[in-house]
Amino acid sequence: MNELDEIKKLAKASHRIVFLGGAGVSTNSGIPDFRSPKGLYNIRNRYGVSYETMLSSDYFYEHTDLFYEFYFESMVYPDAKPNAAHLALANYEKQGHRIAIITQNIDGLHQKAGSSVVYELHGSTYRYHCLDCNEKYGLEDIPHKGIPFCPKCGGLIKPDVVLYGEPLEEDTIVSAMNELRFADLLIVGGTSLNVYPAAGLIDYFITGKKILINIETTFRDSEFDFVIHDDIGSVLQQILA
Ligand code: CNA
Repeated sequence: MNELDEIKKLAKASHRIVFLGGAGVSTNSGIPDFRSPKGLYNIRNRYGVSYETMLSSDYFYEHTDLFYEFYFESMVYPDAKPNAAHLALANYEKQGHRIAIITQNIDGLHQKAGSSVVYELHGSTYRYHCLDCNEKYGLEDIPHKGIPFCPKCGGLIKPDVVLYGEPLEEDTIVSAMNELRFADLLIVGGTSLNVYPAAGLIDYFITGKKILINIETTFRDSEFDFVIHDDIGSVLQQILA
């Protein structure tokens, strides 16, 4: 039996699968990741500071205008469509399998594909709130140019996206840890496993096999039972067929 058939069999026999993914899951939808050769971090930016700085909480408050200019230019993709990876996961759930998605992505594509159990560790570009009155807004409610202010009270609106320097939302991280604790198969994919605490969540998975699907090697490859260096969409389509 080849490796992919073996994984396919494992998935079929599992009762609680967790998929932990990152930006590589959405590159085939036209959204660049951060750290691969074509990723955003390897493209020179015109703001004179690193992308990490631009995506920090300090930068948001100190240079709100530039933050939003960059954010709408490079982080928000309202027209992106789910690709083979999102669809394979959603279709597997539709077939009656329990599959929870823990994602570092902020693009909403797992929900667009139809997955119903999705934990967004770093929030979503589809949700916003007023920093003064806490009124909630959707992406469609705010202008995509300039700084958005609250129509109710005039306060500054902030994306519900976890910026560098901010903690992850506690409810989401606790639920994600519990999903991992009780799962019997873990599939990790499209992530360089560089960003913590998201990458550290793998350690909460206790019982069962761990599979890694990523085009490039990661520094945690040796911790996995199966490692496939290939496109996440085509691999998930094969193992969750
Ligand atoms: P990363 O550090 O950019 O790593 C992405 C990894 O995916 C790299 O190792 C790539 O080799 C790999 N990869 C790229 N395309 C594919 C593919 N088609 N098949 C298999 N592997 C592929 O991104 P991480 O997710 O690890 O880092 C976490 C950051 C990135 C989070 O804070 C995210 O919010 C953030 N991010 C999100 C998006 C999005 O929402 N789509 C886009 C860019 C960055």
